[in-house]
Amino acid sequence: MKNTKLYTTALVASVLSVISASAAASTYEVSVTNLTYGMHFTPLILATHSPSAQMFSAGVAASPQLQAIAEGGDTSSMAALLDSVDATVITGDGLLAPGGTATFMINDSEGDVFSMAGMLLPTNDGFAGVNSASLPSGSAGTSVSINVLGYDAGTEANDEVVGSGAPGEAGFPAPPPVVATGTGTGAVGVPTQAEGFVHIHRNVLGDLDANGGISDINATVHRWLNPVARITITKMGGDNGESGVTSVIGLNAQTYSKSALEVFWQAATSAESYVTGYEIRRDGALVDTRDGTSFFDDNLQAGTEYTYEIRAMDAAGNIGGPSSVSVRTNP
Ligand SMILES: [Ca+2]
Ligand SMILES: [Ca+2]
Repeated sequence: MKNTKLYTTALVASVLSVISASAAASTYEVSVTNLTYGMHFTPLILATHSPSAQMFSAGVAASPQLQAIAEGGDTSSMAALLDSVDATVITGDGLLAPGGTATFMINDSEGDVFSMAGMLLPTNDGFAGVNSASLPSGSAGTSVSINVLGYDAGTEANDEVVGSGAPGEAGFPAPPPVVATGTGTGAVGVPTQAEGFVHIHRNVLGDLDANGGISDINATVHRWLNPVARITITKMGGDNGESGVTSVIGLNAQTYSKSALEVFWQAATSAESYVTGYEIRRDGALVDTRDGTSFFDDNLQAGTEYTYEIRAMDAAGNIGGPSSVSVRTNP
């Protein structure tokens, strides 16, 4: 009995060390460009988080945290909510002007997805949003680009009158840089109602009367089309800097027949101890663990694409970030 217990304890220790290694999986550079002619974004909130959490979802009512962002650009309650589910959260400072680009660095944990939100000004409750996008996998330097859409949080009527940024209060906030783009005053307001659910924004009407009319939004400046922004997320080098194991580089594959191929890579290094071997996954499933730098695979289907993912392991129990390659067997 005593031996069994010791074995169990050792097993738990090794599992814990893997979890702590994957808690610092990778670092990404996120570049956000405002594609609109006349719209500002309030300070953006960016997060990497478990796919089980969502900042928003089209077709359902907004959370109070999303409402605070979409009506007044206040990210604090959403940041607290994301912290409570172990997300990594970054908040921008200042408005992102039309045509401007902001760049952020963010880490993830194993299996995380990426979300972002920022209010569109001038709108009543419009926001630029990304919900649970995939982060780039594979080797350092890999990037993905995402078109960002403008949504309406559905929490406030789009009256298009200058007013409050507080949740539940009518009107849109107009800080000086937004006023400088040509917002007006004195409008009677667009007759409309809060929509009740998150949806693609139907845009603003605006008018051409700076001192009256139905809208304080300038129709010649502030109307926009989707996408409102473009994001490029690039995976940086130095995977698992905290664990000290590099990702493998030079990953490539050779097809031999309808059913056999081989994958090759260069040896990884460990700053903390020494590399003991490599995990090989085929289409996400662990198929082998070995200390060499190649893997021969057979009994495969003809004319079929397979994706192999290689991760280095070291003697301290750390695991490097994944590198992947896709290869097709002969037809
Ligand atoms: Ca609305
Ligand atoms: Ca007007």
